This record gives sequence, structure tokens and C-alpha cells, in this order.
Amino acid sequence: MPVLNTRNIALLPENVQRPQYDRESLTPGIVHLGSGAFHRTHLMDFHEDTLEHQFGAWGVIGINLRAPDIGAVMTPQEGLYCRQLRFGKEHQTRLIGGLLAGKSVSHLNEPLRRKSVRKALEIIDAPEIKVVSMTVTEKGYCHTPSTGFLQEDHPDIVHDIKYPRYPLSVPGFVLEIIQMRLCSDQIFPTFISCDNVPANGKTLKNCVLKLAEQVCPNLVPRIANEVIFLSTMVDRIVPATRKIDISKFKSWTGVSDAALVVGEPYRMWVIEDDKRAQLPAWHEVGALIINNVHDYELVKMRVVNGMQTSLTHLGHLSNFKYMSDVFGNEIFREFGRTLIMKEVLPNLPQVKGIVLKNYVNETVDRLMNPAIKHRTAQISTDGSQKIRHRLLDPLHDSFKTGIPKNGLTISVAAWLVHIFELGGDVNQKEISDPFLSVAIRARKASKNNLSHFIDELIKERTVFPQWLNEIPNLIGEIKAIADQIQKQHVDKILREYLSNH
Ligand code: CS2
Repeated sequence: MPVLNTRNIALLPENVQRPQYDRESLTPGIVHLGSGAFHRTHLMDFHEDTLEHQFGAWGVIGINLRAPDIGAVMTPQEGLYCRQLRFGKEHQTRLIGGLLAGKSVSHLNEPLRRKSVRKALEIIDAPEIKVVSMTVTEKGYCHTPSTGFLQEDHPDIVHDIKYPRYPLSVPGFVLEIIQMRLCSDQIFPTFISCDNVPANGKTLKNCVLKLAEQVCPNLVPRIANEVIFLSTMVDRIVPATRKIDISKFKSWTGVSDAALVVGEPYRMWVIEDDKRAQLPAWHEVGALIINNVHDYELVKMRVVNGMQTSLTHLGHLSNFKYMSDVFGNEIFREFGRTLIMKEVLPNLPQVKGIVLKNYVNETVDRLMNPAIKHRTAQISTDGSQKIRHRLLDPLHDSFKTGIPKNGLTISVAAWLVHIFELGGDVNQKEISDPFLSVAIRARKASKNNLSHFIDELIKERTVFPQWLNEIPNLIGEIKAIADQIQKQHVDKILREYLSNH
């Protein structure tokens, strides 16, 4: 079967949208760290519109510091891939031309890893690279979720303090780029964070500065004042591409695309405004460039991600495979909607262009989209890095303002049962979480007793803030609900919740 590449574009069906610019004359201007499905479906889609609207030297090189090996996939395809937007039975397929190549730091063992890290760094050091954007997941920042500060005892950070030229971590990688640019006396690229981490740009900056204090303390003031770290809010639901998506594409087009990505039609991108940054004309094609990106982040994190995280654990524990199955169930769906409307919305800021109630309903519709096969196991992955911003912070706010909070308590209890189950199932490979070893230890220490396990786990300050223990009866309430969830009474709990609202 022919592989998707420049020569084979002509084989694609006519209704596949093609790049409306001269791809031959596209030269690199951006490096993206973590060019996975999300990047290729979201940022690259905005970027493709931009290249068509206002062409410039803004080709993108994707660099993956971790698996999957994007180089292996992208090299034979010359950077080309298709992104498919799906709703119901409809799909709209677009060939994306803005990605020029993929490079992976794919060797796990030294000295090959060191060589490939240096090669990746040299690509970024080229003066034409003006932007380094990233989607490296929450844990990529190596910060402590409960505080937002660099986890200085993180093994990758410990390594990068010792061997800063061959970094393992994202903050280490960014710091080395900054140092290389200083050495060659070039201007710094603008770093753009696009992960679901609150104040993502600021968090990255703080982590890089903290690392710099150890590696090159004399540079700290320059980094603090001169390097631009932009925060963004990104939104589009993008599940991992399945084998069946790739094989259906093959039978439809007669062409094989191993880098195919699938997502929903909805998309939003809000980027922090910094007049010093030199960026492509993303604002011309729908990205918002504004000052208060934080408010948009908060709204998106607590409504979209909050609803996903609440329902993903409840759904996974109830054997739902996909989020659309969870949202196809009226009890689960209405629980999600009510929880956000009643417990989360009252504490959110008003943001321009978003009517909060409509936004919640729209989110529910998006999550119901049966054409998007987003596995509950996928969203449950790395839950320990997500629950602080998605569930615990809103819960804290609801205590402070005295609004109902029972649905959030149910959602936190569901996560605790979920991590309890994970901690007891050492053979499962489906869901990973950097907190798993703590959960395994806590489970052993508690002799498999859920209530004792919760006591043990909640002591972990990296995930759980102190205030949880200070609110009278809260832990007791969470434990009682967790016990009910463990006894498979999720449906009953949600029905009871709904009958009280
Ligand atoms: C999801 C997000 O896996 C997850 O953590 O909650 O990827 C989510 O689908 C996106 O943030 C939506 O924009």
C-alpha cells in the first residue's frame, strides 16, 4: 500500500482538503516539543489555517523527548499526515503540510541518548527557530502538582543538575536551549506552553529558574527578565488514534497514514499577549491573544477537564470504555452537568465571549459525541497530576464560599477508589501514573483496607494540600462515599445526588 508522502498526495480522495500554499518553499521557524496526537490535531490545525492565510517562514519541526518515536513515523511521510474531525457519521479530513519533519530523542540508553539529545538541541539552536511550543503533559513540567514548584528531587531534575548538557527533563531541555542561544549570542526563542497546567507558561518559567539556580545561577536574572514564556489555554478533544482509525483510512483512501489523528470539530486557543513575542498570525485564524489568559484557563480546566476527570473515574469503575458511553448514560451525564452548574460555576470568573451556562451545556454535548472514542482509561492516566486543578481546587473554593460540594466530594472519592484499585493491580498496563508507587506502598501499609489507604495517601503533600485535613468531617465524608463506590453503588450514589438537586 502506498505511504502518504509528497508523491502520493494525488492518490488521496478529492474531498481531502489540501494545503493551499507552496509547501516546497516552507522553511522551519518553530520547534514543537511533544508532537503527539493533540499537537497534530489542535495547534497544527490552527497553524495550517495561518499558513494558508498569511504564508511565512513558519514550518514546524516536531521533537519528541519520549516515546512514541515520531521520527520513525514522520520521516517516510515527509512530515505529511491527515487530521480527521468527526461528529456523528460526518467527518472532515485535512492533509496537514505545516509539519516539516519529526525528530525523536528515542534512544533510552547512553551514549546514544546523549547523541540524539544534542542533535535535537542543535536543531533548536538554529537562528531561524523563533518559537518553541510544547505539549509535554502535566508531568513533563516536573513540578509538584500541589504547589506548582519544581520537584527538586525528581530523578530527571537530579540528573539534569549533574549533566545539564544532556537533559532528560523538559525544564532541563529548555534551560540548555537558553544557554546555547546565549553562547552563540542569538536572541532567545519564545517558549509557549500548551498543557493543562494552570499558568502553564509561568509554571515552566519558575521550574526553569529554579533549575538555573543550581546549574547557572549567574543567568537567573537574564532568564527572568529576557526570556518569554507564554501561557495558553488549549481546547480540543483528541483521543489516541486507534488501529481501526488507521485501517479505515487505508481502505477509504488506498493510502497508508501511520500519523493519522482524529478529533472533534470544536477548538479553542487562547494565548497570553506579550508584545515582545514574534509569532505567526495565529490571531487571524481564531486564536485569541489576550491579557487575562488565566481566566480562560480556569474556566476550561474546571468545566471541560473537571467534567472529564469526575466522570472518567466514575465511568471507568463502572466499566464504561469510552467517555461517549459514560455521557450516553443519562444518570452519569446529568450528574456531570449538575455538578459543574451547581458547584463549580458559581466560583468562576466571567470571561468575554463565553456564557458559562451555555459553555457547560456545550461541553456535555461535546463529551456525548459518539464519533470520538476517548477511552476512560486514557483520561484516568496520570490522574494524580490532574486532580488538584480539576477537582481539589474547586472543592476548596466551594468550602470558602459555602456553596454545595457533594458532587465534587463524590468525584474525589472516585479518584481515591480508582488509585486504590490501581495500587492493588500490579499487572495492569492500561493506566500509568507517576503516583502509582506511592499508591502501591499505601495499599500494603493499609493491608488493603480502603479507609486506612485513604488516611495514608492523604498525607502525601505532593498531591494533597494541607487544607483537606483541616475541614471538619471532610475526610470522613470522602471515605464513606469511597466505601459505597467500592461496593459498586455508583449508580445509586449518582441517582441520590440528582434527586437532591
Ligand atoms: C483530557 C484532556 O486526557 C486528558 O487529561 O482531559 O486531554 C482533554 O481532552 C483536553 O484538555 C480537551 O481540551
